[in-house]
Amino acid sequence: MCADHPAVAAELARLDAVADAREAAAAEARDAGDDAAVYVEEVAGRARWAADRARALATDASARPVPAKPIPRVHCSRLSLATFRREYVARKEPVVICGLGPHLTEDGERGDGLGWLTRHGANKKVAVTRDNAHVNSTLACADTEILDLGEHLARVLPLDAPNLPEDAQEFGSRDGDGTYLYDCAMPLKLPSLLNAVRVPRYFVHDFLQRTRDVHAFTASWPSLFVAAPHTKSSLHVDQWRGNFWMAMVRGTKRWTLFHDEDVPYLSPDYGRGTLDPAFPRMHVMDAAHASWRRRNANAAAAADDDENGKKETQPHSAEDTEPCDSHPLLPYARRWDVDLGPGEVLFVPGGFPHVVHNLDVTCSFAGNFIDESNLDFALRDLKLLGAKYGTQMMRTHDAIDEVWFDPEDEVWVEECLEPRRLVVRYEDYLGGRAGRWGAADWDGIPDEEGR
Ligand SMILES: O=C(O)CCC(=O)C(=O)O
Repeated sequence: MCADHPAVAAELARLDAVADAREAAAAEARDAGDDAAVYVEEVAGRARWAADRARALATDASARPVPAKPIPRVHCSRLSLATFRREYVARKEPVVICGLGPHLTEDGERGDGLGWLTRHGANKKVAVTRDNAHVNSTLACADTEILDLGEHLARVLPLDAPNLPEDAQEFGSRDGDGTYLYDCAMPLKLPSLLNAVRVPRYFVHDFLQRTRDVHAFTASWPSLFVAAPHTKSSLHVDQWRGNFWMAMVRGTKRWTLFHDEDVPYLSPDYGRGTLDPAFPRMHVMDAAHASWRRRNANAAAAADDDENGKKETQPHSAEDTEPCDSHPLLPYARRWDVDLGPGEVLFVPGGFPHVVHNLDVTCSFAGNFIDESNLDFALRDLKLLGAKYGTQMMRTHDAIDEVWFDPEDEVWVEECLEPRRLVVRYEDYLGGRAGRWGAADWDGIPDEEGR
């Protein structure tokens, strides 16, 4: 690409300046004998890696923008637990698992009516974000309000009738617009809901559930999300490279994922001094590129007209030669886009930056997990977090580190199973019980219990 283009040169200079500043902070922390120096040094290392990788791209004459890919959909009845773990988790390949919809809640086919949520959770207090505040990479107390989950539902559900486009005049002025119950830990905050949801069996081998000691993340997942239309998350990377899954119960979320190695192309900002960087807002970056492409297409059409009406025979691939003047490296990042609909379950590989736009009222539950694919990364980051934040975080590291996750002990279920046998009760996910089940050990939740 064009390293000397002003926008590219400016981005490389910004990344270098941030890396220089983080290295200065690391030297200071080392000199002061600060316990957190290892953490600060790691942040500096990541900031320098981003700057170096961006420069390598910018000076590579053969680099070309990469088109966004769809995320493959696989029906659960054709995806064994072992194949999922080998072909998707181990290879860092995102996938949408279909066919589990009727089994995700105690309400079966009617889960999207959210009766299960109202019956078991309506009178529970939750902290709801307002003003679409998750789009920012930081949150303040002022951005949240405490209310009953039932009140939140009563405010957001009517927003689908009709679901206004974001640019409609009334959008934003209705009660509930912009509100989001985000990542609310059910075991800690909404335990009464736990019997009503089912954990997809693809994730029950989670090492976080298989420790001797409890730790900071024993009771974090599944977590609940209930969103008003057009709320968005920030573009972010989950802590300690946690693998992530999300089960959609109602509505559609537009997901965008990027490859972890391409973080440097997303205008990352390590200036905040955390292991994972902040990023600009995704919709702002996308809008800049869309308008740049429109400008270029218009300019190209005008040039073609000038050439005595001669029509071009090759499509313009202007991004190859003339980078966008903001976030110029973005088109070079490997990207996946998918609209995740009701009943679908998404797997996001650890370390992949991701961002969400709720297209309508959505309800979903989700979790992070650790297994052989990300254990070493997670332990490394948890140890660094322990150095920075103290004993409680270090105990979490130690609780996971003391267990020898012997590959010989892992159960690999190679058989394809019926959908009903591919979800488990929370009580069987807790403590990793269901992770030890073989193909014949679980017949699914009996109908009288499930409906
Ligand atoms: O559904 C969302 O808004 C985003 C969820 C997410 O990215 C996360 O919990 O890490």
